[in-house]
Amino acid sequence: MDLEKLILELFAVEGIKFGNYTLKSGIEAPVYVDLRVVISYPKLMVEVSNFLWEAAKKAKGSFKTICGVPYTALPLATCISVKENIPMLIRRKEAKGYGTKKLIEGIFNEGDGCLIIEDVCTSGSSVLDTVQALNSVGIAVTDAVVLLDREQGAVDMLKYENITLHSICKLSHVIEVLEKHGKIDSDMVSKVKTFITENRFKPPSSIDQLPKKVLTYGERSELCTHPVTKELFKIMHEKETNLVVSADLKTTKEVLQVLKKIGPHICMAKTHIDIIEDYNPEFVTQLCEIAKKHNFLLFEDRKFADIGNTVKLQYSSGLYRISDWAHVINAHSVPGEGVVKGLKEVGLVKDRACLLIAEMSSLGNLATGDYTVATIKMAEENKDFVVGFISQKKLCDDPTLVHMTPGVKLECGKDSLGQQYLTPDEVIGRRGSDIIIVGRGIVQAHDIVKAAKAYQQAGYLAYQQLLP
Ligand code: S5P
Repeated sequence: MDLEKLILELFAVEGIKFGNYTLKSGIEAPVYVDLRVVISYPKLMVEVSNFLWEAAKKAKGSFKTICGVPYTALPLATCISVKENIPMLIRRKEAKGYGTKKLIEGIFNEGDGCLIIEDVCTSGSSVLDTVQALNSVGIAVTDAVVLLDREQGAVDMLKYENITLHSICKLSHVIEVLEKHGKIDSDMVSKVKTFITENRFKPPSSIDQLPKKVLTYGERSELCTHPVTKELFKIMHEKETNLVVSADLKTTKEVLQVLKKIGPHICMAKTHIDIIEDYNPEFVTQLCEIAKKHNFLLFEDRKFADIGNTVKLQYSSGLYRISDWAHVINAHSVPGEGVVKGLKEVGLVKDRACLLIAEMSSLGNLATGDYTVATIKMAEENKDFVVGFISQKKLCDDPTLVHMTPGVKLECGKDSLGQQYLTPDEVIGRRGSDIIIVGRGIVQAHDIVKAAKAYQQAGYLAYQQLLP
């Protein structure tokens, strides 16, 4: 079967339909693609999987297994697996709540490559979700094959994540073929073309714009208009450090001791004030004194995640009165923009700053794909208060926004509760983040000063190597 015939068959079985449709995202569209119907036509399903396997031959990286994006591509991957005798993996949409709690089913070794199989791509976020699940168990992904690319940004989005998308056909080609065979009229063709151009998702940062000149912390400080980021980049520049310590300790004495000792090596100290068992307001006074003496900022990792009115009260009031002393706080974007608006009502007048949690370091977390994209948008629309992200990599090119990455140790690995560690070099050098957040790697070290120095050096060296 040739490609034209395949397109006509997909149209005939109503895998591609034209009219007025409201998509999952709420957008009105003149075209609807639903390739789930293919499972009712086994011969067509085999044809589609043959095409996908042909496209797989263009894969740049090597792979030992294939994995279909759940659910529609699962049977397609199964057809390929059986016919080509290539082992398959299955990604669970949710990890099982019992038994082995596996995210990925099937046999694999860490470091193995896997090819992604998908039916339709729009922004590429479903492919990315599957890639992230595979990555979280140590499987590498370099290529994905898709039957139909709706040309709405998936290629760029995946390219940004170092994944090459190979499509069998693009939506613009599909409409040309269908027009040629009299299945749709020219009006519909132009409607679909307009729809494609007007509904393109942009990748967080376009790879085409690279390589960009990497600015120094000093230059970024000059560009910043928010007093907190202006000060932060200045400190990073002057103290030659991109290290934030996470002082997750249970007593005021321990926290203060650690910060007194390692103050010269950090640009910011991160606290979880509610962990402290003997909290008293005097502690905050001392915390501020040490921060001033050693020239670092204070970040309360409160992770606000409620409606605007509640977060406003949590930020300003209660035992800890966080807004009185923390230069920086962070928030989840899950409640919507109200969370930023509520916090802003308290923080703006005090020149405080907020980071949005766009991605997390923990295994199986849900801050991925469209959620991350929406969080970036929320930050970009509130730059008077939101100064950056908690993320696992650089998400946007704006040099006035800061990217801070937790889950850092000198060696990759995991803890027993799902925390996943990357190295300073990976975080700063390869993923383009600005700051490493290190907790147990320092506070549980035998010699905390030696450990802090080692992280400071590793993080700063990775940054220096990026500079022209
Ligand atoms: O995704 C995240 C976000 C944060 S803020 N993953 C994280 O680990 N954190 C915080 O970073 C976490 O709450 C902890 O305070 C610190 C990491 O600590 P470590 O001991 O694992 O380095």
